[in-house]
Amino acid sequence: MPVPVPATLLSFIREGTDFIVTGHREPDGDCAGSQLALASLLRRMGKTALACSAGPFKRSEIKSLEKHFAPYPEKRDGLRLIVMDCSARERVGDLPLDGMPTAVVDHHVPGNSWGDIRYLDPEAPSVTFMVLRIFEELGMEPSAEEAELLLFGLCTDTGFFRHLEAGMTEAFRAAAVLSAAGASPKKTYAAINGKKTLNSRLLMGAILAKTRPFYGGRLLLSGETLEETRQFGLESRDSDTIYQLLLSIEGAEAVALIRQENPEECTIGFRSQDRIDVAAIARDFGGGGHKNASGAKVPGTISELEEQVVRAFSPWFRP
Ligand SMILES: [Mn+2]
Repeated sequence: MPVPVPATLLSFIREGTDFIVTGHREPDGDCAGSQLALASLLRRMGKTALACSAGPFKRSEIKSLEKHFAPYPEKRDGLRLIVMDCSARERVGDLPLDGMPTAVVDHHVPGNSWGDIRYLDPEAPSVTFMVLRIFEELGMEPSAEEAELLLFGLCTDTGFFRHLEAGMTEAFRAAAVLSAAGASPKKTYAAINGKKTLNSRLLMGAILAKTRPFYGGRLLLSGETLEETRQFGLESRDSDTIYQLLLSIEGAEAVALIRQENPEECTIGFRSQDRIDVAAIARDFGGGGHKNASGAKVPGTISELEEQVVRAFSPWFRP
């Protein structure tokens, strides 16, 4: 059963008049969708609400939403902050509003200890699912535009329902409600999966071509060099599709992708099938995330980190 929306959050919303709705930096569809839908709901309730983000809006599927985000305003009395899809203060990036009354709505593990009020549901398929529950608790029905934003996040975080197990009926109930409110799965699919550039496919080809198997093919490792980022462009990254393609290989249980972000630092992305907890592995590298999807930012070069990354998986592949 979903975690009930805390009464404290509902009063925080009902009693406030001026809201800033923010989320993690480098927003994804769930973050952007939940922010914009909640801000829209607050405005329909007669409040002021600005959606703000530290950006950058790198993902092609949310580029068209960037125009709905405003710069952060100055701190002022009465302003309330609601933070979406964000497990820690650092993940918000630049935020000139520290100290304002803050509510956090999130579905990451482990438990979030940030904010004055917390609505945390680690089982929620997306934060937009949690926002739909807020709508329902406030007795509000999503408009067609809001429903579209909410379905967008639900489909982003569930990989269009591919990541759900049997019995996760709440996600489908939400999808039914949103579809009835005017959201189109067809349009959502095109928004998430269409509009790719040739460079993004070429970069993917380069990364796939370098993929190496470890532990008999149970771990697949690849990377992206600074040279490749320069050649194809940062905006050509399409991590979700790469992980999806690599995890579709027979016997693959986990994927690690090491990207050289600058001469001193890499980001490592981890994905896994059910069994392997890559959130725990990412934490060992100072990062975090979900059990089957996580990441970390680590000093070093790709060649320096490869061996550490492979070794981090050894407990999972012991005979
Ligand atoms: Mn999310």
